[in-house]
Amino acid sequence: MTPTSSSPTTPLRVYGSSISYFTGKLEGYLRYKEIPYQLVPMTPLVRAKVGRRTGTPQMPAVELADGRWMTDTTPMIDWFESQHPEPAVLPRDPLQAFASRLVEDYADEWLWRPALHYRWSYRADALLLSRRIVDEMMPRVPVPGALKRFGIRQRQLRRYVRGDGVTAATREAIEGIYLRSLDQLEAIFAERPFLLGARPTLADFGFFASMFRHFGLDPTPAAIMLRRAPAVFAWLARLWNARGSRTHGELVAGIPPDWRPILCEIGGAYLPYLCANAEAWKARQRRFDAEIRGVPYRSLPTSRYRVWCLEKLRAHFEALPGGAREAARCVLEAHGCWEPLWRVDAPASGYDRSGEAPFARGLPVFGG
Ligand SMILES: N[C@@H](CCC(=O)N[C@@H](CS)C(=O)NCC(=O)O)C(=O)O
Repeated sequence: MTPTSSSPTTPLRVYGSSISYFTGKLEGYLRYKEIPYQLVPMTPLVRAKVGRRTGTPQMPAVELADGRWMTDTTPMIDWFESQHPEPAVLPRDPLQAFASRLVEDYADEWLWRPALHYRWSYRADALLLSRRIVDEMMPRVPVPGALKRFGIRQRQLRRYVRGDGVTAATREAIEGIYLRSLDQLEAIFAERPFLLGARPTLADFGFFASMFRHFGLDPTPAAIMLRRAPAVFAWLARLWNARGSRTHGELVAGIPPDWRPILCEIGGAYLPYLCANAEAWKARQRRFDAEIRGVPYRSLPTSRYRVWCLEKLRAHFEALPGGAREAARCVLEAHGCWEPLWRVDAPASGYDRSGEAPFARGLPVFGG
């Protein structure tokens, strides 16, 4: 059975979209693990059902054959790993596993803003992608197509561009995040097929979300990728085509030196952002300002979900066995990650205290 077949025996339903960031991440993972699934487009009716079943109308959501529902790709991948342990996408080496979780979280959350900015700020991209969204997810909504597409563009601009700190003062820095990511990944793929070696690991799937479904697909960032980082473009196809049963090979030992620029980005920008967000959450502010590497972000939406991200990163560090913990501390210190990982005193999101995710009621990235 092909992964996207619609056979009634398909055990797994993935509710999402063929242009969605996090749906692409999960699809890449399921294909690699050779877990068959059926992709069900998020029409308004499906979206309402997903909201009722998972608590959050976000994509992807997964319905299991036994009727249970899951949301949020990070805990979902953890759960799938517990059910389908081989080939493991989390490296066995605890230091590499921790670094992979850190990079996955960074790629998931910090590349979101540039991805959404390129899609909705550039006219050609916005026109094309609003058409794809409407055709896939709203074909039967009884409103003229042009109006639906206009409505989508306005919504996305309001929420994810203007509403997420993209301004004349931040735009260049936000595009710089994408351009540097290309350079960082290009250097890695000059050495080996995937981020840590001859097969994909969690860090690959983290970067895959933005790179596959936004930067490699939308006209403006895709043209940049083709010119500036063709090895990243090749990696997208390689990962989409990877299968656990045939994509074999070793991982490198330890944290490779070409991961350093990514870790510095995490220490210099992403973790300080998570700290500012966590302080805003504690102060019950709905929006906050933050200066990240001299860039003045204004009126960012406070994200309870990302407070939970910070808590989880800390918990993963604390769960490391003694030797790996020391090694991880050295790596974090060397890249400016240690201090911001612990800067905020008790960042309590209050989310999923009993550890039920991905079966817990979902928490959207914004709001919730
Ligand atoms: N942390 C979640 C994030 C999922 C997410 O934010 N999905 C986006 C689309 S890629 C979404 O559904 N956004 C809601 C909306 O725009 O209404 C995950 O990893 O699955």
